[in-house]
Amino acid sequence: GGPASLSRFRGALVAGVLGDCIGGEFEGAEEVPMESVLQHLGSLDDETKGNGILEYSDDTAMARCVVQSLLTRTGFDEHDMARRFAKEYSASPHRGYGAGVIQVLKKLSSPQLSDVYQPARDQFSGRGSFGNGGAMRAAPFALAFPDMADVKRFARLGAMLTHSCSLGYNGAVLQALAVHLSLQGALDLPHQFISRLITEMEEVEGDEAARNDARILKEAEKPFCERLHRIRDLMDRSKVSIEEVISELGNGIAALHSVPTAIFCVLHCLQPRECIPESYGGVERTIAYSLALGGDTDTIACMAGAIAGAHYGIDTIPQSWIKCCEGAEDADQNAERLFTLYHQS
Ligand code: 8NA
Ligand code: MG
Ligand code: MG
Repeated sequence: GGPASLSRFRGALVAGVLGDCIGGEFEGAEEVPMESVLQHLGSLDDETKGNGILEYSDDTAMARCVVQSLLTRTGFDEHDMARRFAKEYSASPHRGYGAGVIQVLKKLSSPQLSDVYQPARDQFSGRGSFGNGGAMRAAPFALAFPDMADVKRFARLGAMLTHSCSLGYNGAVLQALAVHLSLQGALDLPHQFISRLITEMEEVEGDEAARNDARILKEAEKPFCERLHRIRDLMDRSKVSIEEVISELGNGIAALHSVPTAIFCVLHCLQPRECIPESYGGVERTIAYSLALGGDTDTIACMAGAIAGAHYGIDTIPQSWIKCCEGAEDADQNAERLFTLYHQS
């Protein structure tokens, strides 16, 4: 479909869920041979196996809260969103939440709380979390607001409810920007896509708080920009090994070590790759490749899935995958509602 078509909205929200559900199998694994990935993916098509449904984790649980909040409030309402995160956590605490964020989610359920951003600020001795938990739920912001300034602003605020370190919330801004651009068809010109992300992140990372956090954590002056430059270098190379991707970009639970990685997965899989079956469409290829990196596979595949889904659209995603992932059909319906909200504003 054309820019911001319904198919792209559906693709983005559904493929994010698939990445999370399918990627859960390998979460935390140090090495994941592509053979194991393809075997896992193959079993999804095999109806005779009658394998149960793959459950979603914290990534989708929190993204669903973001979606529901944006839809019911027809925009961003930090109190409503915080309440939904807290309620969701207390209803299903065993979805694989990060060890730190659980403290925030417990505090957010207190009716006495007046500043909903305070519990996140108290994390890690006041430094705030730099985990990828803000970024993993950032895609819906790009599907609710057509204006890029709104996408940046609300993705940041939405992430700050749990992640007050700039290396956490700026990861969410980058992920939302990537989905925003992909939705417009910007991945048709991959080099321009990465240049636009760099231009935007130059501004985002130019502020005082970001520079300060980067200094304290001994990162580059503009850490996400630096990673985006690394992505550009990797894109220009004819062959890149999994090991190099991991050492250059990472596969961990920090936003800095996973959001750029997810973006690279999408770019790398824009064309067929020899290690991945030719029969695979773009979304399948992107998810397969993300899983083969190991580490925080559910979250990297979730983020890469959302960006890729916004590019390829829903029609490239196998029905068999949708059927075996918890929450995928809900996501499809919610994508339609977000599409309406986006085109209303
Ligand atoms: P979080 O805010 O608890 O952060 C995750 C972890 O990152 C923390 O538990 C800390 O170990 C570390 N961390 C973050 N900020 C700091 C800091 N300022 N100083 C020192 N350490 C810090 O949770 P989140 O919502 O960001 O979740 C991140 C990921 O963890 C998600 O992908 C989620 O699925 C989860 N998770 C990952 C794995 C895995 O094996 N990769 C396993 C279970 C859960
Ligand atoms: Mg998870
Ligand atoms: Mg994870």
